Amino acid sequence: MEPLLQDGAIRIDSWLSEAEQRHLADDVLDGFTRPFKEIPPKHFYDARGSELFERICELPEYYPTRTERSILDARADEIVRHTGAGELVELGSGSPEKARLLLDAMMRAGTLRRYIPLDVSERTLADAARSLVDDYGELRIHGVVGDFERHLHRVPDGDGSPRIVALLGGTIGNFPPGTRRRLLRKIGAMLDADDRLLLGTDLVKDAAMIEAAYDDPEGVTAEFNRNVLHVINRELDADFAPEEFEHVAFFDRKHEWIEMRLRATRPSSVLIGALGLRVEFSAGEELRTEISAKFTRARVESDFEAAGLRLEGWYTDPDELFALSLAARA
Ligand code: AVJ
Repeated sequence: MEPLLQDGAIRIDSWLSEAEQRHLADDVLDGFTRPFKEIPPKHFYDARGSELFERICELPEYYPTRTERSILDARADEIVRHTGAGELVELGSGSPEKARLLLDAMMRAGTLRRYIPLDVSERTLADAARSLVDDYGELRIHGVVGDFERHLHRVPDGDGSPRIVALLGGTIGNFPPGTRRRLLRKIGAMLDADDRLLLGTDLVKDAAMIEAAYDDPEGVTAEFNRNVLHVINRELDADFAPEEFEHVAFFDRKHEWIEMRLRATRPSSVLIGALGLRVEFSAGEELRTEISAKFTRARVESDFEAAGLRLEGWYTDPDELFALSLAARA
């Protein structure tokens, strides 16, 4: 295929098209016709949703981003030395702050060759690429516009040097346990013997601390949550009144995940124009918008095992709020 952009050290391929709209439509059709309504969290992230997420990352209550960064700060050299990595593949890359910590370590180790970010947003990828080329002389960047649930096979082959395939931020927690293992298995299948998966997972801890991180007093998370209704309104010609839905976040102790929902404050009848679908919400009815699983080391290990992976390194902060793990093919 023709690259979307090819300019010096940067190349970007896109595997997303108008079919994307249908993808949202399919998820809405599935999710809104279930007895308990739900919509997958990936649809939060249009330009506004991505911006709101960036703001969440700066909130004092939202500890995961900051903690993961502190772990990378302390351990990136060790991780890079251990893997000998020359390439960094980052799934769901977003803004390149975390990648920079790994790229810096690869530069110090003298192994840095290529950065391969994969993200649904072309804008995000292009901005990241531009901001990086200036700072890393020899770095080549090959961005892939895509959805890592569907476009892993579009990640370009390695150039022979070991790779780190990173899925950071706790994103893996967005998938329910079976889907999570299936995804880990697919990522595992793209690893050669010398490649390693670097996985970020938020850890189980005091429920109040987790709930505060997903229900900030400024209401940024609430706005982020409601953003999915704005996305559906715009993309599928729907008539949700987002302000009539309130933000709900609670830690489910049995499943060890935080759940976000939108609760209808009054009965409403919503027309999803593009689907010719009318959806009724009774007062108090809830739409599940996200699960974000919290892990223990034992759970990470058993998920790896089920996915044909082997835990090789476990890096955490002094308070054990968050962990990075390094895994190889078993
Ligand atoms: C981007 C999936 C890691 O689950 O913590 C932040 C998204 N949702 N606040 C998370 C999110 C509410 C975030 N991930």
